Amino acid sequence: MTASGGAYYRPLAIPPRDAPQEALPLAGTGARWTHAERLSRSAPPQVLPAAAVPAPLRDTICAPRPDLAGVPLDTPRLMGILNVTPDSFSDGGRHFDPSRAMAQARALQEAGAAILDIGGESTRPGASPVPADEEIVRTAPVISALAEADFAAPISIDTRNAPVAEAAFDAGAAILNDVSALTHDPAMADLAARAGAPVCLMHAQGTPETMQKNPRYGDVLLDVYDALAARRDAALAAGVAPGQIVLDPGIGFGKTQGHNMALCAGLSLFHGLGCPVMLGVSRKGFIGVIGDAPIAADRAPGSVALALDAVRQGVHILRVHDVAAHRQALALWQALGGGHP
Ligand code: HH2
Repeated sequence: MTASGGAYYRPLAIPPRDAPQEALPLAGTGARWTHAERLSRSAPPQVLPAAAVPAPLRDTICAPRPDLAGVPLDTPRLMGILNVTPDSFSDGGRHFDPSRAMAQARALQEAGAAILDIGGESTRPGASPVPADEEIVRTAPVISALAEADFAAPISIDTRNAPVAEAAFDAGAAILNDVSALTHDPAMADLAARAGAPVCLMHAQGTPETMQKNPRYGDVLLDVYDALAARRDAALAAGVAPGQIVLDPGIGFGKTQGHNMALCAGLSLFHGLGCPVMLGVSRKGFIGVIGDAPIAADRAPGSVALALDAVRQGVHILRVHDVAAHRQALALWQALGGGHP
């Protein structure tokens, strides 16, 4: 929601330990805020007290978010990544075999994943699309086997294709994670509405094949905000329930390093859209560049650093490969009074 005159308000997050009594809650999380940065495309940023934020937007920023497939979002939740692909950028081929996929799913849950995200198509920069039939063969049997084994964490299917999502729902998946925000497959919006399942709408500029070829924005934070608002509204118009939409700025999807950093630094802006916020930075290339870690599996420390800053800003869901490392970091952050008992 933007106020009249094209203004955007980014709540400036404070950990509860440092927050004065009058501080407001941030999207139902432990984070707090007393001031907001007023942003616009035509004027320099200006810091204002929360009382100066238009009341409906202020209420939206503060409000708790509903549970996601039974997972409460009052504390940051880890979504463990399980790529059943031969070619994902950091774990491709490692869990391609169904029994190894099952073992990894259990390991992620034991390590602290509240949600498991299963994908059968790499969307790394330059990746070619995978036929839907192949994506189904990779993902649906693993989801069925987990459902039959009474796997406790809700399963999310990471796909852009409606037949894959449908097969996953039939097999027992509870959440849809679509990196195209329901734009890739014209049948996806209707399927999402019919399924009545929570949907993550992720921002991407372009398609995985070409998205890193010279991505451009006017103001990346505001452009992604507007684009997510439009995708949220399209999902609502298609019949997805308001409490079932999660939004994700899509780190690395048609973004330079500068774009990624601007989105991570300004993440709290997205609370103005009134939905839970998800972030997926785990092991991504820019962490390797800034953190001097050319091998993706060596990027857990940099991933954790960005995750903690996102938690400071009231993020609800962190999509991560290294669940145990994130869980440990969150426990220390919380013990220090960072938020979320
Ligand atoms: N990133 C990837 C895939 N799916 N979904 C959401 N919501 N947010 C993300 O940032 C996101 C995502 C890419 O990471 P990964 O799955 O590890 O790699 P690959 O696409 O190569 O399988």
